[in-house]
Amino acid sequence: MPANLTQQYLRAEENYRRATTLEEELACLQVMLKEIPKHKGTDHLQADLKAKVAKLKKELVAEKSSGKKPRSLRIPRQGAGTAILLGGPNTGKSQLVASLTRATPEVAPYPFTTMVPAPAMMPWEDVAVQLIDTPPITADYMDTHLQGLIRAADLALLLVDLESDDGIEQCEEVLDRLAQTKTRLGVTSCLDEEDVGLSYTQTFLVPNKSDTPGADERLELLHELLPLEFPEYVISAKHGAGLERLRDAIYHSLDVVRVYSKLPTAKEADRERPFTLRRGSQLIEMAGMVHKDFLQGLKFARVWGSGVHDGTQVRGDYVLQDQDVVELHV
Ligand SMILES: Nc1nc2c(ncn2[C@@H]2O[C@H](COP(=O)(O)OP(=O)(O)OP(=O)(O)O)[C@@H](O)[C@H]2O)c(=O)[nH]1
Ligand SMILES: [Mg+2]
Repeated sequence: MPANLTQQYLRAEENYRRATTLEEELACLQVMLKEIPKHKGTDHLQADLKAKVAKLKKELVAEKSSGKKPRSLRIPRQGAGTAILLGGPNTGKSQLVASLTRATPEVAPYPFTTMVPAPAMMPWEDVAVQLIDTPPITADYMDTHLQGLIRAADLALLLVDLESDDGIEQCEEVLDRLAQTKTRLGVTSCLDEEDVGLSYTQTFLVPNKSDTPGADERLELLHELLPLEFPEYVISAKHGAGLERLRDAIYHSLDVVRVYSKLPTAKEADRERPFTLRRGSQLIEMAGMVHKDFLQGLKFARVWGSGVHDGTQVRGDYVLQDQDVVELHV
């Protein structure tokens, strides 16, 4: 990536990676094109962006004139972030959702039990993370909505079945299937340096059914035959082993901070509903979440938290810390 990319460029790039409609993609690309530093070193990228903008414009016209529905299935983002569960049939995706949330998806010992992607909320301390259960991926089947959902997710959990001798091959099939697309699994979420259309979503490897006979040997074989760089969380979704460690890791992967708002007239902050923002976010962004008029109208705020003395007066560029209590003055 070229040096000296502006905050606006990086943010647009992040949003582009996660865009779920052509309009969103186009809007983000246009910001990237405007913000990219114009010099020899970025010639290639500029040309690439321009070509993508032109192609998208054509696609948009075609989409509108065909009267077809947009290609994506939208699952509105909820909670502190989104993790999508992926894997072959019977790997235990629905069981894992059932064990980490209050949802009751169908869990059954035959393939293709889950037919459509479905969200559920996983509690973590005083916030919640959205989990998306999905239909299985095989060598010849992948739900058409899956690519968009994977790109939009903050994290992917790739499940492997440690009970079945086919588990490793199934996992390979999932990776191969995705390798045929521009949506891939990575150690971190990013766009490819050479091709901005190619997106990686941060992934954990989740070998499941650790309780079953032969699971240890199959896990060793997995490491030998299919060495992957993803952080690994071995679990038994059904019996609970490893689940609390995984729950913590899912939350921490989001890299967000929780912020509690307090009205100037109130004695206590509202502890029920924390706002969650990406680590590194500024106070002004939280003000905008409370009310969009606050983006213009914010005068100052008082903050109680780990990084400052109680009640310190700060401005919009103050970088929020986890569990700050914020009193906005407009
Ligand atoms: N022993 C054991 N069985 C499990 C575990 N997790 C899931 N299972 C069983 O594996 C089978 C498949 O589980 P599901 O959760 O339906 O699998 P899935 O990945 O959602 O399957 P599809 O929806 O078909 O893709 C069920 O019989 C579960 O009871 C586990 O940790 N241990
Ligand atoms: Mg299922």
